[in-house]
Amino acid sequence: MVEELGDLVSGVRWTTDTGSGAIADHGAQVLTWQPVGLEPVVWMSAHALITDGVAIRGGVPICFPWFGPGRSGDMTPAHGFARTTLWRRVEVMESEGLVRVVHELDQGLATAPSFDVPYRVRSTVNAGAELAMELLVENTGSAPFTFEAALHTYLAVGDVREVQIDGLAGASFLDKVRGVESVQEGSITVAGEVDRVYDSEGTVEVVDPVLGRIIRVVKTGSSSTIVWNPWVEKSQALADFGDDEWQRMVCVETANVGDHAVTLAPGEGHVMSATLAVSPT
Ligand code: TA6
Repeated sequence: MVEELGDLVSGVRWTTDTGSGAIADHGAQVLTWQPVGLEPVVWMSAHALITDGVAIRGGVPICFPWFGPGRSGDMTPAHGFARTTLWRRVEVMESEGLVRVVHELDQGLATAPSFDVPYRVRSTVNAGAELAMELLVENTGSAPFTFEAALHTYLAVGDVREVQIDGLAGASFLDKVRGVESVQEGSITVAGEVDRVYDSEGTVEVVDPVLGRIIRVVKTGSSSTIVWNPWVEKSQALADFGDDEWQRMVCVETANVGDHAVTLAPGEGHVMSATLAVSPT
């Protein structure tokens, strides 16, 4: 069954024999996804402000056309205008337990002084036993442009202090907490604030012994992986983040940021995708 979200923001929610979930038209943001028989995989803060025009704390925000403060370091709003804009919902389909929801954003819906160019972004989400998210960015103008993008995926875990994140060993990364460049040795464990931008095109596995599962983030068209947990102080500083919620989440974000920003010639398109799959440990 697929129905209108009908709560604080417009969108769709579904329940099928493969699971349940919801996507807001606001930001074309996946809000929740829970495969049948499992704990939710996509995390949402209990303190999230779910209303138009506001960044919603959780789910899978779409960061576009820049990430964070952008490559210049002074861009606002943080993570670009896409996640706080009402996208055009162009397709909703359900068939044999698979739900597909497609949204579009273009210059007519949202621009910024630094990004007032002819563009089109299409977000396609296919939800079934896995959650497949695809972002197609097209240059519909007559001049090249460069953008950053991220699927800022909030994953639900039993206790982030017990989690092991695999798949990034050997990858160089910017450690935004320590302000240094480094190379990942072995698995990532979280014992404090983690905010790292990795150069990586590979699959990441979040091994969660508390919930007894592995969440795989399999991606295409992405050269950046961001891993983030705010830990105690930053959570307390964020109004839409419960003081103890940091224990139950970790972000593994599929992106192209910084040196991996994408330049499109007129008529060119770029596809980035992330698929979440869950298996028992
Ligand atoms: O993805 C990690 C990050 O860039 C962190 O630096 C932190 O700012 C996080 O995003 C959340 O950003 P937001 O604007 O959603 O509060």
